[in-house]
Amino acid sequence: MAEHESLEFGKADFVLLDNVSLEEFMANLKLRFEKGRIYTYIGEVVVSVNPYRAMNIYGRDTIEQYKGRELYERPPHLFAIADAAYKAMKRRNKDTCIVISGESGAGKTEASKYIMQYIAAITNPGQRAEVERVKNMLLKSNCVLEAFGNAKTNRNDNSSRFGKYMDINFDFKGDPIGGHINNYLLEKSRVIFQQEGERSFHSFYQGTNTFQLLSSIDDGADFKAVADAMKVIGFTADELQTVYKVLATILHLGNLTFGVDGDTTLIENSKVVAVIGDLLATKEENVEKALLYRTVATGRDVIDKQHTAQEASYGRDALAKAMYERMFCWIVGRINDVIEVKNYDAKVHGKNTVIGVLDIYGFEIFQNNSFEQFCINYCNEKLQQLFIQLVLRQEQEEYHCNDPLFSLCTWLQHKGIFSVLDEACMNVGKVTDKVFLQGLNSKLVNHAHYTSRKLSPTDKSLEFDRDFRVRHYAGNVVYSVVGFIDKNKDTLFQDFKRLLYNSSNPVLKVMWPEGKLRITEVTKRPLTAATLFKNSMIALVENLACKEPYYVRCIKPNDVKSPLLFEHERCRHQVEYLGLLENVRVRRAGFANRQEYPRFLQRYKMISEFTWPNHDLPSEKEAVKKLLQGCGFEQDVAYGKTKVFIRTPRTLFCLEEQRTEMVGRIVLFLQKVWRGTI
Ligand code: AD9
Ligand code: MG
Repeated sequence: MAEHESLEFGKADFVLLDNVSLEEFMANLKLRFEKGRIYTYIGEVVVSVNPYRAMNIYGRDTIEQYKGRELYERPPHLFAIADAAYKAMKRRNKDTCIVISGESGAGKTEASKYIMQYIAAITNPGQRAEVERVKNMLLKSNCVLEAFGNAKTNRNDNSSRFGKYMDINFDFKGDPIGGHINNYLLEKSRVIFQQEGERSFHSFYQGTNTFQLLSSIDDGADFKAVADAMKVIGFTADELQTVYKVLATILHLGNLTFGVDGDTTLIENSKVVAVIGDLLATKEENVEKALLYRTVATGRDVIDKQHTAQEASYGRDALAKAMYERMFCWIVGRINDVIEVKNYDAKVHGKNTVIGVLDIYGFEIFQNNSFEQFCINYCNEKLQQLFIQLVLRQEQEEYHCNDPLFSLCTWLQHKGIFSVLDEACMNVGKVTDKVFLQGLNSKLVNHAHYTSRKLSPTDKSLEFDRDFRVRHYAGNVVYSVVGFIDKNKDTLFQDFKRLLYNSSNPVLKVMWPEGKLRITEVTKRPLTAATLFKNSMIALVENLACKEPYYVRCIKPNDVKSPLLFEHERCRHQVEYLGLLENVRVRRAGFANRQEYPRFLQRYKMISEFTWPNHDLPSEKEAVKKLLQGCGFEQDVAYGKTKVFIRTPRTLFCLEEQRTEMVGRIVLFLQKVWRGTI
């Protein structure tokens, strides 16, 4: 018997459970976790539980075991799903995608890396140099993007603070010939502020060693790996230097303080300005001016308006955040430059197909939740909606009526928080976070997923004029409105853009093309951060929806990163909100959609008086017809020559339910007979 069929390790596929109940599901999940079997299927979906320890299951030998095999030939593994996606792509010329979801710390990023390693390992048997180069770049890019886009949070020491979708392009032979990375909203506020116990992006502790500004011995080795990876990808020495200079500038900006002397705003530690001027390859006085003044056009005149100390601090922070975000996007762009498919002629080489791998920031709840958490959780909400549509779509109607969570996302998008936020930001004059909250309160007063202290005055967990709570699919989150308006407007004074564009460092300059515009040319109001994010999410979902999806559903077993602890309640909650039980039911229903008459009759004969215990109809087909008519399912079935076809799973669920009930009654009856009470 194959290992995965051994009962000692539980059921390798939840579809094989004797009864689809939460208890049995949880028992199987726990048993497998405790036996070190961290992967289990639901059909073609992999459920993964973070082991929080090194597992010896990703090596070359394991890869060989999965290569080219069918899903059920080997124990459940990420490699099997990667192979399935690869085979579908290769055999059927299908674009596929692997969507990895789960909350923060559940293991998405690790999973995405193993999947990419697997794909890299099984392709290019001919060792073509160009393909090897592309594969190497794709793998190396992970390390670079993690250094700049990940950080320690209170949920995960290596938490993705950006969303990543990577397309890998294949030629007709099934070898990777290129790729493309889409990145989504980086949590740039981390550059200037971190909650207690958290850190800024890893890069600050790695790259800046050279500048003696921060010293963290642990990160030294990573720094070398990142620098090496960047060199391999093709970043030049000048480009690397510029990256370090941007990091150093941001750290120096953090030390700048502003004061006032009479009517004049001034920089208190002006030596820092000289250092920044140096790092940015621009004159010290230009830096000072951009920090203290704002150029405004009034009619035909252009004047320099002095900032207050508060405005200057705001500008400084906006600059630090924007420089980091720009650099991050520039790095992604540079990676894309080198990995994108070149010289591919579909007429000659056949269709170029794609496997997309999605690894985003997971759902998260912190002590303090702000605009960033709102966007991250919205993104997860969108992906859950997609899962429902693609995987549970047969049950969609049921979701609509029974589960209002299904429509939360649409609500957030169209009528909800994003639109109130944008409306508030469109207003001329000073709009405060408080006004935004008032807007929410009046617009969403009757919405089941929204509340605030004003709407629920007795709820002490919500602060007046500050908090609102959203019921997300994965839990309730209290958001503080503080900073929402600023973060959404995301203003960066044009003066900074011009400052950086006019740097004599050409690498820095290309990051700021719009600095070229003269003051009188800049009039158009830029789209808000929320709108940009929302649009990018819509585009992402559209892109995923037209590919054949494969899912990895990650579960975090505990909040203390323990390899031993399976916290039942935590896991149950995730199983429920991920819709895994529904997933099992749909899969099972899928299997039973067509059944031979004798088999069907055998299973359901006890639910109809016409067929239980025996029928007197001329054939089994007739008996099945009579049974289904009697139950009122006539509309939902078709009768084939040897099989009955059932259109919607709901019918099957009802049949199953009735059967379970009848079996229960029969068992009870037999027990009574056995005990002699009847
Ligand atoms: V977040 O939404 O980006 O905050 P992820 O990406 O879901 O989150 P991640 O993959 O970073 O979580 O996993 C968190 C940690 O769990 C890793 O740093 C590892 O220490 C640990 N982990 C996750 N998966 C595995 C695994 N397959 N084997 C061993 C693992 N350790
Ligand atoms: Mg991650």
